[in-house]
Amino acid sequence: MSTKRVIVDPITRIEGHLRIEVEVDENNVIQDAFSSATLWRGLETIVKNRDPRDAGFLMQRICGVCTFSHYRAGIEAVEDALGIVPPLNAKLTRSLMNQALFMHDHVVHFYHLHGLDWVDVVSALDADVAKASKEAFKYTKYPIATGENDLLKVKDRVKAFVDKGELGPFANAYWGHGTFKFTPEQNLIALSHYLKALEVQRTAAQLMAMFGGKQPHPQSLTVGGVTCVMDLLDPSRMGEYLTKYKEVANFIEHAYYADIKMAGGAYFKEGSVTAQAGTMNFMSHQMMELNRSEYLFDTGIILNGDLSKVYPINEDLITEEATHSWYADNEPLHPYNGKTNPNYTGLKDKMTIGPDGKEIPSKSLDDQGKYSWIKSPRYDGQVMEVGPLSCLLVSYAKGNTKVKAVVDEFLQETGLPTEALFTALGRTAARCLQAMAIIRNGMETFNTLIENLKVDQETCASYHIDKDKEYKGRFIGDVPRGMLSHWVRIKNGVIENYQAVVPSTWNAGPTDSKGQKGPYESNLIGLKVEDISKPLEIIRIIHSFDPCIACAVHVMDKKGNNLGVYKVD
Ligand code: NFE
Ligand code: MG
Repeated sequence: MSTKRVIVDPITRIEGHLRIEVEVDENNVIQDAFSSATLWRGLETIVKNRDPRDAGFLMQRICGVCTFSHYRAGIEAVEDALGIVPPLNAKLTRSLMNQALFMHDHVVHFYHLHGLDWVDVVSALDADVAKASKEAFKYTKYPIATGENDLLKVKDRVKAFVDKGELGPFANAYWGHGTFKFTPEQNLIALSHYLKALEVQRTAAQLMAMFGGKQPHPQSLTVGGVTCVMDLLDPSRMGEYLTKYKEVANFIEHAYYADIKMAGGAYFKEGSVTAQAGTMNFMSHQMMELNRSEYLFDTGIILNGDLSKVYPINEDLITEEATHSWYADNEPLHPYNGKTNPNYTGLKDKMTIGPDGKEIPSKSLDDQGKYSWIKSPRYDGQVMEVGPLSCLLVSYAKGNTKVKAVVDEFLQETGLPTEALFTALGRTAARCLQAMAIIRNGMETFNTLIENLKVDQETCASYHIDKDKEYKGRFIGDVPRGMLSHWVRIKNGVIENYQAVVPSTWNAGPTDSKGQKGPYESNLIGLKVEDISKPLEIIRIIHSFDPCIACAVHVMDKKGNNLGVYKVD
């Protein structure tokens, strides 16, 4: 069978540098796929020999998106190593900051990073404004930014772009692609929410900054607790948090969730987003403290999509290997013993055919050898998908009533079967449903904090680091893109070894020594691409994972050639 190689590099609207290469057959069905991170960041190496109290501050520089996640992970890994239990006020404050991060992250993901895979912006110009305004009521009783005047203004704004021949932020997309399924009216509704979400994400960022001092890269967590004492004790500050929280929650419920239901209806027959997930193993770790002892989301593993059984996580069975990654040590290692010694072996020369149909000498991934800066994490030797979908499935299968209520409501309102969750559509919906579970329950965290502050103002535990002792500890918990873990060893009072195993590493990692493909790769195999010069289906699947490649490879840049060119050989 003859195959052609298609290269998509870079995948845009993500954090970091990601390259996807696929082999398609004569019917444009993907036969094989390779996921490559083309950038390496040496954060795990940078923290070695540093004071463990600085781990959080340094590790949060892994990423510009989930800075809080790595900050907290660095702080809590060290707390775990030193046996420190932070006071309840600190735990709950961290949980509130975490909730704000999830709310921000998922809104930005759906509208600004992934939305244009679902919304045909140019088609919105054909919308009947009155019809669109009515349509919005199908998905919520209280639509946002979809009054006739709102929609007219949105249409005029976009029309001005189109008339000038400059689509600005909407340029270089695949408008008119055959796999777009919204009506012009639905496109206009979602486009209006895209613009509104630019404002709402600012409010969500303010929520994070309120306790964090700033955003991104907050500064108020410290080993033992939090330092934002004056904010916690200031009623007007807490009131402001509440007001802004409700503003963001309102948008999530009446715009984001409404649009996800609209997408469920419009796209449930679009094969490129409703094919069964390539990896049917899902792993998630509990997080989001609601009170003294309860978490919103649960821990566990689902194997082969079987929701009748949830397996516990044995942390000793987590490994990372580098058979196809640009590091020297190939063998699977537990993160406490992980190694990060770069070994870049380059790309392979190949003749490829450019968009004009002519053969050109080019560079391609060495898929028989090493081809990514991302390692391949495995659990008990098996591939795992992590992320909001895994989180919801684990909590759902465990009978978590708070999560079940949200998921069942979604399935009931859209008429989608449970199997629809195990798809790219389900993965995209899961981020919204996770945000819904947060806004429906997050006030419990806030109220518990307020009540506790009346009787207990402790915000930081005291501790002592014994220089003659050796310590090891870890943080493990779900962050917006899935299960994150940080592993630290401390010796002579400094960090001896540090490893971060990050959500996008689990999902974007390359094939392992047994030939098992990473989740990005396996989710592309079998996908039919309508037009290989416009590989929207590939981008849509990859975006459904919300890639963060800076996180995944944790400062040099080794980009491949011909960036931004689609090549065929
Ligand atoms: Ni850089 Fe992250 C999240 C972490 S990466 S965004 O969420 O950890 O997958
Ligand atoms: Mg790592």
